[in-house]
Amino acid sequence: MSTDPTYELLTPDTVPGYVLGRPALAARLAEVTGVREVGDGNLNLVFIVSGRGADGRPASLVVKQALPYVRADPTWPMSPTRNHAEARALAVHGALAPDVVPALYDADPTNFAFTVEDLSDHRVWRGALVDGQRHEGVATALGRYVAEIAFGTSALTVDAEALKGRVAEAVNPPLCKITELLVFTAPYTAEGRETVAKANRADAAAYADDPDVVAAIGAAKWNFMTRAEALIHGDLHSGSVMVRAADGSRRASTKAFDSEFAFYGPIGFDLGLLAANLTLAAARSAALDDADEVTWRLSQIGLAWDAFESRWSELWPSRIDPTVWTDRFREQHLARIRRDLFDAAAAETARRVLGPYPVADIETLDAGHKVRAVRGALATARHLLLATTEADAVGAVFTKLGDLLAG
Ligand code: SR1
Ligand code: MG
Repeated sequence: MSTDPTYELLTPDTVPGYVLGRPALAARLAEVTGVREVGDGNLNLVFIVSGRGADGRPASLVVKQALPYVRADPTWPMSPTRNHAEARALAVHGALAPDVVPALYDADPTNFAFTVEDLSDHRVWRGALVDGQRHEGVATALGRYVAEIAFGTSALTVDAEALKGRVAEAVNPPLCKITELLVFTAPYTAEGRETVAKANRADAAAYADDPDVVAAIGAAKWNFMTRAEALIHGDLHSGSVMVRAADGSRRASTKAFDSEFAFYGPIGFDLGLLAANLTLAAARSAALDDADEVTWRLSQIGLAWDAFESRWSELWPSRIDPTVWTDRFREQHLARIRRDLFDAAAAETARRVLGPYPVADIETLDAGHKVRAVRGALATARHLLLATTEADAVGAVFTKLGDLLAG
């Protein structure tokens, strides 16, 4: 695939004309007074566009356009169809969980672009965690969100014939390939972990060269690739979440964005990525000897699961086929989701300390603290893969990880 776009890439100079030329956007912004390119992710152009509405009041929106290559490595081609996947996920998930999904204003498949509400009064959750901020309620909101999008896009509620078409429409091969490679395979190759610091090489080998670990990861990869349960977010790490604290009359808010990895996959994968990134945040705190913060961060994982399970149970009476999808099946299925959660959490935790896409929680530590954090993260990944069962309570499993992180 060529990295030369067959469509026009937007620039701060062309964005005003683009916005004013699209009726759905011109209805929101009659005049554009400012454009800022703020994309700091790996794959896209993102513009915050501000100006005035037809009523003369300040208004703003965000235009996101897919690049045909990986931003950090323009020689790595990447199909821009991920923009279609994200626009679809925003529309479908937004109908099911409107409080947590950014409002979609316009989709422009021809230019691999879409426009959403401006969340400038929020901040990325990962950055808030790195700064030591606590946002209560985020984990609970995300647990409910995963339940709502998963239940509402699965066979539990979508007509069986319609579902086959939805699964087919939502295939997302290039983005799934990234996850299959970076999360489930690369860390288990020597090349995939060549950036690991010398002081952590023995930790990396003890984890990634252990045949029990590799077999468990193989099973997790198989599940990721074959179990099309629901239209999941697909990349629900703390960098894909925006948060805003309550302030006076303003409500606290949580938004899950960047759903370009969405596809029909295992429900536990979303919960596992969330758990992994909170575990990485806790690994940072453990390396800094901040035991209170370790406890708080790990406790959020149990809160997310509890919110997921409780929302799932509220939605359960609306399932299509109660004849065979009995309460007994619900318990078996929730156990399966817990297994997927533990496995995905392990795979994501490990790849963020072994591979080429590390997280700020660990990267911004100085070298000595980083060695401790990486060691703790790998110990937790191993524990999650090899020492948990699907019957284990999620909250209890992650709370106990504090001991492993402390070393
Ligand atoms: C080439 S994309 C690298 C990573 O960034 C995304 O947010 C995903 O997590 C992906 O694995
Ligand atoms: Mg992303």
